[in-house]
Amino acid sequence: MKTANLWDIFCRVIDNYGDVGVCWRLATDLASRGEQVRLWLDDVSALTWMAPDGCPGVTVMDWNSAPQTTGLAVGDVLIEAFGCEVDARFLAACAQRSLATGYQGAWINLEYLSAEMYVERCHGLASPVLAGPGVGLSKHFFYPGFTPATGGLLREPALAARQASFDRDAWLRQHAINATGERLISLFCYEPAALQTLLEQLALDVQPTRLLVTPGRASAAVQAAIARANGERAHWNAQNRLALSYLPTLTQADYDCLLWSCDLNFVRGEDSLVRAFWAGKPFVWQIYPQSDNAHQAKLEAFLDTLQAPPSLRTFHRVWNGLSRAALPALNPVEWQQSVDLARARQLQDDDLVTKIIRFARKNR
Ligand code: TRH
Repeated sequence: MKTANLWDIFCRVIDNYGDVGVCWRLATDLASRGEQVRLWLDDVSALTWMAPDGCPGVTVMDWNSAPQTTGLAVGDVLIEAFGCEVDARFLAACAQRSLATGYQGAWINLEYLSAEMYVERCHGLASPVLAGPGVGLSKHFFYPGFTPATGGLLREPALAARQASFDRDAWLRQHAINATGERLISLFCYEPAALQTLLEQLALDVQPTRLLVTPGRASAAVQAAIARANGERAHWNAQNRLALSYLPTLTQADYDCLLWSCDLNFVRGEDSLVRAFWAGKPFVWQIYPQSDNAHQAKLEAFLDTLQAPPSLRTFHRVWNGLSRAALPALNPVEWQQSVDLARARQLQDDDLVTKIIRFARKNR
């Protein structure tokens, strides 16, 4: 059987950076294993800072530009990221090729990551297309996850070596992060209600902290929380035990380095969660909120996967606005143990790209 070598990944940027972030990571991982990738994006703007140098083997395509899809030879594997609905012209070309040659290629719907039970049930299901431009084709659902019966987690082959050779002090210096032995905490979040409490907690802690704040929503949320704290109690950080560094946008590779440099990481969404998990430092996750509160079950399932101790569970519930309890004290020593164990368990499973290559071969 022919090895899959041309992948078309379609991704619509909804909001934030997770969709493009996951797809870029998938594309570059595939390319590092010798595959050719066309990454179709309706908005490429985030890549200018996330991956300014591009990647050999990955061609970024403008989904909005009709001439690019017209008359284009379709590839071997079509990825529809997060149910984005692949370009109709492209699907019609796939259906036409299938009729003419009997070769469909694989059509994979890549879903969002979840640790919930349904993921094992739904991973790999086929859905024959009965109408529309892709009629006659069949697509398959691929669910990333934390167990061998799921699609696994992105973990590129070079990650362990990069991490092992990482020089923390040099990286901090290079990024003008003025660390003088205090605890480093990175902050990538939306607008957690408990943020002001966290800042006040850090300001009272005997251990000095430098909070490394990512730009955009996290930075705006911190400034708003500081304004509120100043309004309520002008001297809340009188001893300057909490120092803040506002970071510029980092490349995806440098964002990893940030996670490796810190003693504790606050992450959000999907991709930074996985990177924090592999970074192997204690972390707190702000899950992407869903209107029907579906994120609550998703968060609990993840905490179960992590076998999180009670203080970490409560911290997550409060951080995510799902509990009115008081924000517990940080307990990185205890949290470290559950990260170490969960990470070691997860390393026994194949990574997502190994699995999706196998899956594509089987389903085309
Ligand atoms: O930006 P996010 O909140 O993305 C979200 C989630 O993925 C969510 O599940 C999805 O439904 C929604 O988007 C539409 O968080 P996430 O997933 O961690 O993506 C952030 C990406 O940005 C990740 O690839 C890391 C990258 N990044 C950098 O490259 N440099 C940076 O400086 C920072 C802060 C992030």
